[in-house]
Amino acid sequence: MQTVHLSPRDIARMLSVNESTVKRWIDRGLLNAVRTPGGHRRVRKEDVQAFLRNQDTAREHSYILSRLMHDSMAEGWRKYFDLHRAFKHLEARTYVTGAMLACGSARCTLEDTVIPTLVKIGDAWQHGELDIADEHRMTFMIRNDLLSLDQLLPEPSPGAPRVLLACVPEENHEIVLQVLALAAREVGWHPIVLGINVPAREIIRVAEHEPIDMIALSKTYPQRDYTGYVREIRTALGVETPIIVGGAGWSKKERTSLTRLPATAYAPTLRDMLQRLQRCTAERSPTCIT
Ligand code: B12
Repeated sequence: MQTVHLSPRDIARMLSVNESTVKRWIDRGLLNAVRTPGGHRRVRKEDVQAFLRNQDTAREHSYILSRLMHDSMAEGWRKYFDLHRAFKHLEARTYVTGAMLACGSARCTLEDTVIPTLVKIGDAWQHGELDIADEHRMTFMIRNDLLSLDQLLPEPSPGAPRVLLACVPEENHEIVLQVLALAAREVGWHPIVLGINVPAREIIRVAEHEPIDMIALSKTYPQRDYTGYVREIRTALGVETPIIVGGAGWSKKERTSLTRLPATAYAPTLRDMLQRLQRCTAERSPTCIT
């Protein structure tokens, strides 16, 4: 694979700090870099990741990082919500990046900052505190933030197990797929996101042509019963590929019938899904999920 070299400006944009701050980190030896023949600083993506993982050193040597980390610890998700609400999208990006540096994992950033913010957006919209345009604008920007956080994680290794993530038909809530994908990547899985409104035949087609170790299906809103949909996928693919379903949209009746299918489970939360992925990494058997 070709090495990706980033300029100080790329990194500054990624972390929402000044370009001069990044150059200072390089010149102080905190962030490894090479020079181009023309004398410009270039940083490998892996070196940015190593820098971010080495949080204590980074915090000690950088006022900006220490401020970001302090802020995100002290004020919680509300600040992230307020920044997006007030159109301060770049500051919000800086804030959520700082939160990831402060807590040291994507999972805790998602659980402590991103998910509570999305839930608050939904509540505020339902109670008339936010109008629909604000809801769309804020969730669109949060989606971009998630893609930016994704850049901070290492690439999946070539043999990484692969999880296919999709929304059932009629389902448009796909940010959750980005959330789950980010968290899955952090525990060494390679996520493949199919997005909204995916027919069973498409899931089957992809899983028949690509090596897939797990299928994760999200249903937040649709009212229709999707037991038959999951059963169709299960029947077509046999029991070799575990299926995990999640989201508030699965009724009790659907959950009960689905968990009777072989190698099929319901996971109520992100954390629950991660526990099952980790078990499956260790066991590599379709029953690892149940
Ligand atoms: C963003 C959003 C939208 C965006 C989605 C944009 C996008 N690109 O994703 C848009 C604007 C499209 C939208 C549309 C609608 N929305 Co909306 N939306 C939301 C909002 C604010 C956030 C959703 C979200 O991403 N949450 C964050 C995720 C990470 O959390 P979560 O969904 O709770 O998931 C957790 C678990 O359930 C689990 N999980 C979820 N899925 C899966 C899958 C697997 C495999 C696993 C293992 C686990 C898992 O893990 C997560 C973390 O623990 C919620 C508010 C809320 N309370 O969530 C409303 C909300 C879900 N929406 C709602 C509604 C009503 C709608 C609309 C009907 C509005 C309308 N009248 O048009 C449409 C429906 C469209 C459709 N057919 O799907 C209601 C649903 C109420 C209900 N259940 O009846 C909510 C709750 C808002 C509210 N308070 O009223 N929405």
